[in-house]
Amino acid sequence: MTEITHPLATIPRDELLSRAEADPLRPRFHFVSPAGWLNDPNGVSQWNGTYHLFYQYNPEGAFHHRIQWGHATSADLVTWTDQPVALEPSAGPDAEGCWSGVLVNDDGTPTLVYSGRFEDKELPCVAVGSPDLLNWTKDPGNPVIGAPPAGVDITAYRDHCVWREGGKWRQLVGSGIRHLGGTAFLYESSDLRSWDYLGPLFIGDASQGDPADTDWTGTMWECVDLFRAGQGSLGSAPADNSPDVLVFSAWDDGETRHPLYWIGRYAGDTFEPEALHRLDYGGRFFYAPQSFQDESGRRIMFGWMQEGRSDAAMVEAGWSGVMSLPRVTTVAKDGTLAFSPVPEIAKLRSDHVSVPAQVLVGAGTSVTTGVSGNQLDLELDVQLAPGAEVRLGVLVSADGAEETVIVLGRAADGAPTGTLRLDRTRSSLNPAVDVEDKSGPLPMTDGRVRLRVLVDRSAVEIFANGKPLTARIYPTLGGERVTLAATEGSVRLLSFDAWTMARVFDETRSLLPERK
Ligand code: DQQ
Repeated sequence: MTEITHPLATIPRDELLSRAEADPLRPRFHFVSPAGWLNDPNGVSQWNGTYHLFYQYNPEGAFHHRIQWGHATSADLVTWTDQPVALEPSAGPDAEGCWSGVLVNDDGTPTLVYSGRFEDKELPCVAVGSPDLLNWTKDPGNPVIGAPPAGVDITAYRDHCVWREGGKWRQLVGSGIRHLGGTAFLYESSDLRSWDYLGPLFIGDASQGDPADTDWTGTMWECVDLFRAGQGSLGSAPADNSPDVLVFSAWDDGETRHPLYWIGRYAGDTFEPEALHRLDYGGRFFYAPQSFQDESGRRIMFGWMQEGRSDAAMVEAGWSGVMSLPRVTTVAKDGTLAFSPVPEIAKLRSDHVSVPAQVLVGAGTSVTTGVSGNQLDLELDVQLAPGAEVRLGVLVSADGAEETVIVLGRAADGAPTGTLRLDRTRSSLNPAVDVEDKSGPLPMTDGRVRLRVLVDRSAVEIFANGKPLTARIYPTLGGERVTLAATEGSVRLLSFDAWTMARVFDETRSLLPERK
């Protein structure tokens, strides 16, 4: 057994796996680390047909420390094979952690660009992979950028977005300029090793809005991700209205706030913003997203579903952190992003239940759904009259003491934007877990809402007309009932289909997986 090195490493390593596996709150069809700690998705990609998911990993226990790059592969984005740890800290510029980064194809050579942490600071590092992406060699010239831009008072500096443009590499490093706001510094290189600083791509304004706002842009931007959504590639003249998108996770003095994105145009060395949007109404529960274009041309995004329970509870559970299901990212008619889980996950479905179409009129009208379970995929098509509200309860306990409720509302004046809300006030009898309300605007035409809800024990992902709301919940009573009720006005239930979702890991996993 490896020596215990951290004060929070109170659970012996050989007990972590069994603790994690025994936890009824641990998701079964989302990717989770074998045990210990998981945070950001890294190096998300498809390489010669195989999907790769790397992630921030601490196999020592369920706390963020001495972070390594865990690795898993998949043929279908649904089931995953654990692979050996790709990067782990070693003497030198990443001695304190291999923090977030990306995978690029350097003329056939898989190459990672990541943040090496040393003496409480991060700097850009590079590693090259074997053709199967299982063995990684760090560049002897690390760090490849020796310091943040000179003369700028920064709040932090880390995380990478790297792409090929005009025969050169370009890179963004997330940062923040003190007393101004978050930013991304732009660099250029011909070999991924020697970088010229070009300037800030764009600087946010942290004095705009209230720091408590769900779209406050923060004092630092973590995990910046710039891409052309729709047709074309970054830097090319747009053939249509395909926007450029700058995704970032707003951070403030150690606090992981929420993911946001700017729609705009990247041209030359700058980004011209048009509009700012919330990326997920669950805020911090879908943090540090990273996306890639797969071989079929789809833009696919993963995010880290962090925990809403205490540090001590995570350590005791032996595991922490859930990877979201991969999401197909497209541009909606109104120019904002729309998301849906990759269609491949439908292969996990079984035991289909269909609830008859019907009209629910008046406060308190409820439907007997006949649906139950804690690993579920629910698809509803509803139409709300002006002023109507409908509540879908999941993980409802037999006595009704615990329930997690997805609420859809339409304004009384029939406005084209209603509300999506997740009411977690009665999700758990445990007073120590996060139960804050999450909500956001829900675009709808004629009150019509296509709702998809994926329930995986403590993980919930909701998609309503393409708007995502992701959260974690910690029920204590093992409730599995699904309820549906109109609480205001008239609601037409046009369809309601439900499936049980299979688990994706059958075998016992290993904390430090070996090559398969
Ligand atoms: N997590 C990583 C950082 C990143 C942050 C460290 C976001 O690289 O900024 O594990 O969650």
